[in-house]
Amino acid sequence: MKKLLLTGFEPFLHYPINPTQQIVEELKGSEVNGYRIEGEILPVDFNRSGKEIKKHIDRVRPDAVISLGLAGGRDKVTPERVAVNWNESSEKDNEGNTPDGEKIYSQGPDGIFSTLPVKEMVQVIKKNGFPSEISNTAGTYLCNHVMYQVLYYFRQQNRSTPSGFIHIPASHELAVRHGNLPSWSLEDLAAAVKAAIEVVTYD
Ligand code: PCA
Repeated sequence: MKKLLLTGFEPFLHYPINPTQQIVEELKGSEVNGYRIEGEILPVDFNRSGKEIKKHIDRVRPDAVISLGLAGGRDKVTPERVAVNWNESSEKDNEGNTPDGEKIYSQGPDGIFSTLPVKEMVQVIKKNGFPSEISNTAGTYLCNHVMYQVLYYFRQQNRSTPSGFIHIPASHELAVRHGNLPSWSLEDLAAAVKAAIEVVTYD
């Protein structure tokens, strides 16, 4: 059976839980659109997250890769269009790193487009009744970092494996603990992610 590597992140900053972790735990091992879902949780660490996801890719040999990240404050599920070759954050990762503005790979292209069908994903998520739109920036924190690492890894190997990133809003549980975030139920977040996977095609 085809395999889809679905990744989430551990909690970070002022978010005591990360709904991406809960969604990945829930979907892991299930079958969606003919893919067996291989779930993994990544560290919020500029030094380790890229190495870890590449290790998972080498082990799983997935037919598609979708990474999920929390975008606290967003109210829609947002497939990301492009990853940029840049690390910059005044907020710490979980190891205290605050990159001041540097390329991820000195020889890498400035940006790499998602190889997931982002338009179709938005359409099908909306068709399922959920708010969705394409996002044109994943920021310059960990989510963009991981998206770039994966896209560049496949590009270097001339592999066309569909891969990219989806940012999701907070869950209700997170919103209540945080105090000031728009939120969805975990069930709806997971349903929107599953809907997006339905349009990731393979030969
Ligand atoms: N969201 C962060 C990093 C981890 C996560 O879930 C981001 O948007 O960069």
